Amino acid sequence: MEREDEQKGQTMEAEAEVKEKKGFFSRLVKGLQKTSMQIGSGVESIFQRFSSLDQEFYEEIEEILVLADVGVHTSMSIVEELKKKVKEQKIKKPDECRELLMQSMVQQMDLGENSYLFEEKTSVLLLVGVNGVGKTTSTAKLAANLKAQGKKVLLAAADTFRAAATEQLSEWAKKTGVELIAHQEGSDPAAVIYDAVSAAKSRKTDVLLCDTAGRLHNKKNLMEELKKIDRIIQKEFPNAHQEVFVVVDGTTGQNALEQVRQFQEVTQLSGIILTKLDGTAKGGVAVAIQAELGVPVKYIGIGEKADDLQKFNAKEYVQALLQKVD
Ligand SMILES: Nc1nc2c(ncn2[C@@H]2O[C@H](COP(=O)(O)OP(=O)(O)OP(=O)(O)O)[C@@H](O)[C@H]2O)c(=O)[nH]1
Ligand SMILES: [Mg+2]
Repeated sequence: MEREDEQKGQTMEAEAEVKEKKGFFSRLVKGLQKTSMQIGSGVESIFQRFSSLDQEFYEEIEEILVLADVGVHTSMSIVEELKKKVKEQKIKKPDECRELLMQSMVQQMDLGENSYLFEEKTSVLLLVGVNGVGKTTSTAKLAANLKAQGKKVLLAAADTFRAAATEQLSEWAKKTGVELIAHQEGSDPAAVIYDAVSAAKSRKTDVLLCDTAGRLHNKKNLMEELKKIDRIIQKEFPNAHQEVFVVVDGTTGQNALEQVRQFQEVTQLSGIILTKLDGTAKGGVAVAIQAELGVPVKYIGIGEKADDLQKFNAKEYVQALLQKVD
């Protein structure tokens, strides 16, 4: 009887997980509606209109991908891959290309298994990015996510640029029930990091999440500040697993690629958090980032609430992009 109950419990848990996954997927599809309209419905209409796989057919597919922010270079590579697969598999009809197009897109984004090692270790995560992309919100979402997994989380308010920044993170800390290390407005952010690292060590924190101020690559002093923060973490917490995530706003399109490149120049990036995919974002940018820069997208943000953050899955994402919208 006990075993039966246990099995029942497990089934319900599994069902809840599937439901949650489905829920997130449909929200992702909804968020990416604009892109799905372009790619999913666009491609579908090409499949219907063309009766043979001629040059024009491929050109139209490429055009649709470019318009959805996949980027010229990556779009060309996807179409090349598609052509290759069509030839290999001796496909004759456009209508039979659906699955092959999806495979070609996923293949472009393949960076091996996306790892979330930091979840298993004592780690420090630094979130960087330009102004307003969603760094603070993503820091809070990650905190909520890790806390739900039973981890001991600590937040560092290293955006001392504006008083409101610390207040914003402090409110999130209260809401999510995690501790926060903060200094006064105008103080040295590196000092906040120093204190936060000491606290993380003495409190036996699992994951220390550091929010930082928005910075542009042409503000040299701010980029220097970032290097200093990086150095402090490496020096003071050498045993911790360290990662730097750059947060980019999905609605900025190809500009997001440029932002990632600029941060790559000053720090060793381990991943990307792509936000605001619930808005007007043309989600193709995630494909371009992984294909052209080789930096893995780790998380995607699809809203402003604590649970609006999801681990990135390339196959699922491409499925959402290719979803036909009526
Ligand atoms: N719709 C939507 N809004 C988001 C998402 N992520 C963040 N935002 C909103 O974007 C705005 C800016 O977010 P912040 O987290 O303050 O951005 P930031 O990068 O910390 O900004 P600065 O510290 O000023 O550089 C806020 O209104 C957030 O609620 C998202 O995934 N979807
Ligand atoms: Mg902020």
